[in-house]
Amino acid sequence: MGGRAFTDRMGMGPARTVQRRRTGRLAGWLAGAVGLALAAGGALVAAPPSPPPAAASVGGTSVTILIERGDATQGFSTPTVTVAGDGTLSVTNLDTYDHTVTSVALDSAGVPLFDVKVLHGTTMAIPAVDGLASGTYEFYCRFHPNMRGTLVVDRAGGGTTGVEPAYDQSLVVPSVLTGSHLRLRMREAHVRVLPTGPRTPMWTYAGTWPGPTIRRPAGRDTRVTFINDLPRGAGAMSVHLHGDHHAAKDDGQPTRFLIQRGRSRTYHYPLTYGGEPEPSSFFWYHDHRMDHTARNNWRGLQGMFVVKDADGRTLRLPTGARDVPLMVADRSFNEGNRLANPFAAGPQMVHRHGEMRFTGEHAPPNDATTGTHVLVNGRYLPHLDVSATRYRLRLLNASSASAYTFALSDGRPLIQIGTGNGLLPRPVARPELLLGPAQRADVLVDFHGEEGTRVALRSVPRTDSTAGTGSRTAPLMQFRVQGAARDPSLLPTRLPTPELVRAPRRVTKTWRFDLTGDPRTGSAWTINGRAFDPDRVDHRARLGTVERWRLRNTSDVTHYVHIHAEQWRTLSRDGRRPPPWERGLEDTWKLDPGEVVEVAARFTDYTGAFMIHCHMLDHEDHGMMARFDVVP
Ligand SMILES: [Cu+2]
Repeated sequence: MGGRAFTDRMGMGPARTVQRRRTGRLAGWLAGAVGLALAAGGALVAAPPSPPPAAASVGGTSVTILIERGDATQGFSTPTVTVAGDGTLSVTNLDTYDHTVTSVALDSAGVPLFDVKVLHGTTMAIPAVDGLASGTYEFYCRFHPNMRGTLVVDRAGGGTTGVEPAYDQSLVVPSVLTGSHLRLRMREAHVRVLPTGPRTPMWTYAGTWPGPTIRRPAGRDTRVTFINDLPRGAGAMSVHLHGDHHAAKDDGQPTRFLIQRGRSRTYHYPLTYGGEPEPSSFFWYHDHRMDHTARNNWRGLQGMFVVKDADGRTLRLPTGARDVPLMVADRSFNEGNRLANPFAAGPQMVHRHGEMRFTGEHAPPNDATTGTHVLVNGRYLPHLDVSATRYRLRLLNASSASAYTFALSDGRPLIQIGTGNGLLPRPVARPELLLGPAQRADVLVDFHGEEGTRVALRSVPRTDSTAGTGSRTAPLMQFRVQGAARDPSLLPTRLPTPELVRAPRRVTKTWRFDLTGDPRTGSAWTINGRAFDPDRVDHRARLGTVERWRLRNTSDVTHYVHIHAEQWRTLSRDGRRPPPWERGLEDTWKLDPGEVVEVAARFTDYTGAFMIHCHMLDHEDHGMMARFDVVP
């Protein structure tokens, strides 16, 4: 765990010894100072008043969770806090990033027991702690979920505790469209998201969130007409079919070929690659309008797209109702179940030396849009009745910023057979499976012999690395295993992997992802030091050639980088052969701080402008996108 003292996922009791960490840092001093001030008031003091070094555990009747500079990657300076009697709890944030202190446990309405956003350089009280019963409560930061801690409440009398989710809504599987020319009207609709109360007004593709799932055979010409009937103020839209290979004019360009309000546009998807049918894939379609992609996706402009080839039949993978696409995305809500509007606070765009920069509270790096509720196919904590057979789950993370590490509650692995862009060379057992924004995985789960059991799918903290931004701790949904049924499906041991290109030795192009500037004077997420400019060509690739690209993250948060136009082979991750689940085709890669990933593709079929960008949508909107042109 990279030297971190905090290693226990399930929480630590008050009697447990906590290792000291970061000796001599401010944590110990401040905890001591807080203790001293309280001692003067006659209160119980658990933290030693002096001298430093730091104790990671603090307690008393007026307790401070301390966040210091660097904690976004190192974790809370005080990972264990104890509140005794009628004590109070607050958070002091001395970091340059905004953070939250969010309870993992949910109340009976499914809302975190406490969830406090604390801007950098401020202190916030956590009044909800007053009502908590004695016990141990895990907490984390929604923006940087690798920051985790434990709150121990030690008092007489009753109070609120966490409630296991009831999963009482049914999972909704979006309606399926299969035609060769489809029409989808973008319009406002009132969508059932939360189990009780009013429906939520959203911007939708054809009235639902997610929009209809499009299923098309590989190699069959497909046209989709999108009509923009969204409310005034929504502006022009642009639809990107994420992962697919198609012409530049059909790519959902951020500033060109837009769909103005009251107008329509038809996108052409041949579903071919170099004249051959595309591999079986799990794509998704979503808005890609410059500066507004995060807002338009948050409001609901998202849907799934499955490209089928003959693999499914020859491999005897689960089909029909046993092939379930699952789109996972987080949202927050206001009164009346209305979506919160994180975009009302800006940021403001300014220009510095001809490049865009952002100022204000929501400027980079404090622009991560996360939600308190993690939804599956647009419903909160749903369940799915399944037969005691094998299922194929297609997992999509459609969140703006949150990553999820998928795990089943009974500890059995997910059997991953594919990425979003086709099958892997062989199945990989994944006890935990991390997906950042826009990443997908194709997995098998077998419920044979488990009649009557209930298995939860949830997101757990990352254990693969502590260097990155981490994944949410959250329940997602529940499978309720009903009776046995005939199951013609098989568990494949070999898979027909799409052909992988031979890459040149030399790196053709390096793309470096970083943060530039300061939110007070203007900041931006940048690629090679520059913020996005749709009129600037940052690289030219020649049609028909194979290029090797190096992706390098020099910032101190994780990015998930997406490349348009082609389907890419992952050559290496940090100089080593990529892990087994990255040996198929990909379009979006995790880049933890300091990580270097090399990828290769042949530029095939289409010339014109395409994008490379971070798929954390606030990062994309705030500069972290570049244009490359494929030229004849
Ligand atoms: Cu990013």
